[in-house]
Amino acid sequence: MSDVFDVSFFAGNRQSLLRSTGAGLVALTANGVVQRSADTTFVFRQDSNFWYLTGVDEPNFLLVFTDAESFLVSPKRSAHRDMWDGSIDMTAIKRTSGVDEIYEYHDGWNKLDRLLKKYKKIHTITPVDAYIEDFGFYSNPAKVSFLASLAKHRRLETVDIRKPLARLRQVKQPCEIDALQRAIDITVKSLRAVKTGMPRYKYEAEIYADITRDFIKYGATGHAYTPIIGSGINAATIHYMKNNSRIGSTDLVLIDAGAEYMNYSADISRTYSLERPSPRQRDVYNAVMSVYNQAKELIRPGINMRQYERQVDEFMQKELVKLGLASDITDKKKLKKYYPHLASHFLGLDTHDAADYEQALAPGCVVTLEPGIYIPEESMGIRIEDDILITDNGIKVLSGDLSTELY
Ligand SMILES: [Mn+2]
Repeated sequence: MSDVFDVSFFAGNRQSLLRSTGAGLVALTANGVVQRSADTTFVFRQDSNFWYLTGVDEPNFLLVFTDAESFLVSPKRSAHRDMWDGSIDMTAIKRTSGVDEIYEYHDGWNKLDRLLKKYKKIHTITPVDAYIEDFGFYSNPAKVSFLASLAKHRRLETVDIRKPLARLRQVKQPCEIDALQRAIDITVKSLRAVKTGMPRYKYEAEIYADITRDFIKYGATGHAYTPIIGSGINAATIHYMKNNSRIGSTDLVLIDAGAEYMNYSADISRTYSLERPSPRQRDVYNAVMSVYNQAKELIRPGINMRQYERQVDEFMQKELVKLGLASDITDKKKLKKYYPHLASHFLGLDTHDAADYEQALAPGCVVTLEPGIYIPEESMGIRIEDDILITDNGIKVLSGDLSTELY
């Protein structure tokens, strides 16, 4: 499938999951395709956990495995659908995933039903709510459908494997770091071109277009998430995604973008100035960089992420006082106003990757470092974000090739 991953990665992940959970029978579903309008769909993105265990990028497959056997169940197909959508290369799927067998829909379900009668317990990922209030969006319906199909097994016990899977995914294997590095390199190359071209940009959309083209040109699938290209006051909206305003000549432009490569996500932010920045813009930038540098010193194997965030908050509070944005270092309200997010998150198959935040950082973890200060009343927002690998004795900044300079 690629020169980065081979069958031993996916088969190994299934073995690790069985070992860490003591599970007898594991079954989980791929994502489904979601309607966009009438008979058009949103671009399909595989469920990260399903991909981690199979390497299969097709919708509606089902993965079933025990320590004795593993198989995939293919979705219902017809000659008509194959004609419109193209047929699925089952040989390639079998080779990539390393499962023993791929069954067609009815045979596969018959086999799963027999296994469920025997095991009486299924380890799977229990679905989140259909509507996720915090994010304001709907979750992929495939998991709910799958669980509904199990309803005929009345006394079946369901065990959630979301957390043990997150713990596995939290520590990256060399091939995963390779994929992440490729996503990051593509992003670095694209952002470097944007910085060089800064003086000629008049609209956020021009930057959006250039990044999008470069990502695809350099071999990424596309964006890992909708990028943020916010000029002036737009940069103070944390999840600004309209990316279509005219850029003022004295504006700073905050760009938060990440290419996706083999489903792995980069996540890099830079803030650029078209003209020589004003003294105030410099001061705020220097404050962000000061927090960035202090926080970077803390990121080491063995640290606890919650304690780390509290320390970064303290660094930030001191800078906010120096900038005249808070009157003293205990003003939590001002801290949340000008710095409303965390300094770091895990990075991997998901941009905000699955992880157990209570566990100490271990070699192989990849996290972002992204302090920012947002001042809507001064029409500016500055964030600098890099992607950092935890090594045996320290860190490696995977996006370190990209200058953090403002101008
Ligand atoms: Mn981030």
